Amino acid sequence: MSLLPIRQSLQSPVRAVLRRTTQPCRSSVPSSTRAVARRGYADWRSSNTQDRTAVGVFTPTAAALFVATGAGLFVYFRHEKQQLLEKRQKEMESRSVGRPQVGGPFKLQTHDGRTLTDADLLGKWSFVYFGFSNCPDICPAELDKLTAVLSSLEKSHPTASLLPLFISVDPARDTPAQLRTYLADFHPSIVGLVGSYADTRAVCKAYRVYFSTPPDADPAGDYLVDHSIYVYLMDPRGQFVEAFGQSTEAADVIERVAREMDAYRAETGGLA
Ligand SMILES: [Cu+2]
Repeated sequence: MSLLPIRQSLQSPVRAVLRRTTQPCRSSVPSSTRAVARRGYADWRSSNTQDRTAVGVFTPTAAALFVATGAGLFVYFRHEKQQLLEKRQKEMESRSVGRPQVGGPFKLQTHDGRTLTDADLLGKWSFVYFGFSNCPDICPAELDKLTAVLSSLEKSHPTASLLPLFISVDPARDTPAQLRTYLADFHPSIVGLVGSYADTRAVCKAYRVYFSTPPDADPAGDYLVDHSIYVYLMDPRGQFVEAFGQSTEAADVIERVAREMDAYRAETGGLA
């Protein structure tokens, strides 16, 4: 209560002094200049306000776009990765499913008078070759190659069961006795097989082998037989693994078969 009169008494002289000192100063600046100055500051201020929220390219819109793009790319690449994984999975499935359907049931006579069926292939690495004993050069060359392959594998994989088969595509002339004589020149483990014309045609169809022997061929006749030249490798499950053509060298066949045997052994733990 006692302060109020003092404040009032001080107030009026101070105001008077202030009025005196500020008034001439303000009037010395032209009104037009003041307006420009005020507008300039307002412009600067408003633009400065915009700039403060927009540092560089990072306007809120740009930031939102950046985040949206990032999220989009993330989703896109995750989708692509998923697609790639699915594609690989399908490839792996088709590799096992897409094995050529080579082989099938058969029942034939061996060169020493036994019956041999496709069931005899199980548990062994089989080499299935189709030919005929009157073949001038191709069959002897292929059987020489097979002999070299068998001799090598016997040494490198002594515990593996090997079953090489020579299936005749000339049932009219290739009797078991004829095959026994013929095969004596090659590896002793090669088994000669013969059957009726119908049996021969069926086994050739199962192994996708072409042969040109006519059904009514005259055993005394001088005819040549055209046939596919492949050595089919079948695994101990009786499944087709590979078809070795005429141009495949013995060393390449040995390497490939050995690789298959080692992989099979590692996979199954078996000795076959
Ligand atoms: Cu031949």
